Amino acid sequence: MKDTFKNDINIGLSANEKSLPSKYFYDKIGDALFVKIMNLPEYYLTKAEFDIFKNQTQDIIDTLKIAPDTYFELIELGAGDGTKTKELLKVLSHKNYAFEYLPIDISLNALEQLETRLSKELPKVKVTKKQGDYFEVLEGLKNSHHPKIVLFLGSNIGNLGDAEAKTFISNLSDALNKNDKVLLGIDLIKPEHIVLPAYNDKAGVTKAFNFNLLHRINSELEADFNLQQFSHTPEYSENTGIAKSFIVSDKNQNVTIGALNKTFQFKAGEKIHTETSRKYNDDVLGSILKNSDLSIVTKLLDSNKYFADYILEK
Ligand code: AVI
Repeated sequence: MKDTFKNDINIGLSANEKSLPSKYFYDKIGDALFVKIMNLPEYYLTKAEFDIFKNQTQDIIDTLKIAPDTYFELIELGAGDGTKTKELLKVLSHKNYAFEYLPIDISLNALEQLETRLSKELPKVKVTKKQGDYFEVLEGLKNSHHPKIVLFLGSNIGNLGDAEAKTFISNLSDALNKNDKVLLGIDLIKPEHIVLPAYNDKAGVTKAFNFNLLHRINSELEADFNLQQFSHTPEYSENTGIAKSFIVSDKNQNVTIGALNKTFQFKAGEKIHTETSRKYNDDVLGSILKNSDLSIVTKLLDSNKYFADYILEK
């Protein structure tokens, strides 16, 4: 694990255009910062999707065409704290739908916390947690021939480049049977004055989240990044719908990474690309789904029309 981190950092910082993989945001500190981000006034994404789950729960159930007496598996990729999903689980449980909830996450800690919370709050819901890589777990679930509904919420797909998102969709589709459904939560393309503050909040939490990467490199790979000499600089283009976060070097400086026995040079103004947060519309999603076996059934929007939960069918 540590070696993969080291190698990925080396590859990213040795490239002509420097970059660091955003998946490394999420250690214990990063997880806690992301929870704070979701509660920031500027970070509209979580509130918008919660609005859909809270106020259109029955519409979700109706469009997923769930029959009350057919046993199905509700699978969630990257379940997090499950706040939004709980709204759906609550209604399914109260209405006595026959189902099992299978949250999949790489973090066993996150899954155990979710399981404990659900056993207290919704004791009737059968929860079977699955720890591991999404697709390895999904592959294992292929043998069960119950209808499946896969939740992939929070605009997590937006953190993938378009080519990666296509591969993701094709792997997801391969793991499903005909008529299975996907509930895909995505942030919609909208003007800069709404998107940019979500990635550049006044309290500086997103900056700390971004800089956690440098902290991790300092502490885990014996590096000497001086965090005072870098800036957090997000960018967004409404034309492409792509938001990107960068860490920018404030001056010419060298940084040594002890574990790599290597010194990296940073020019004043040089950028390190740390994250992509793609926003979508029907056309962008259509091009990602093209050549896959998944098609759009419908979409549900929040009251501000900021966010969409698309329902896809195989
Ligand atoms: C997890 N993901 C969808 C978040 C996003 O909006 O791209 C991560 C995040 N990065 C900065 N703020 C939130």
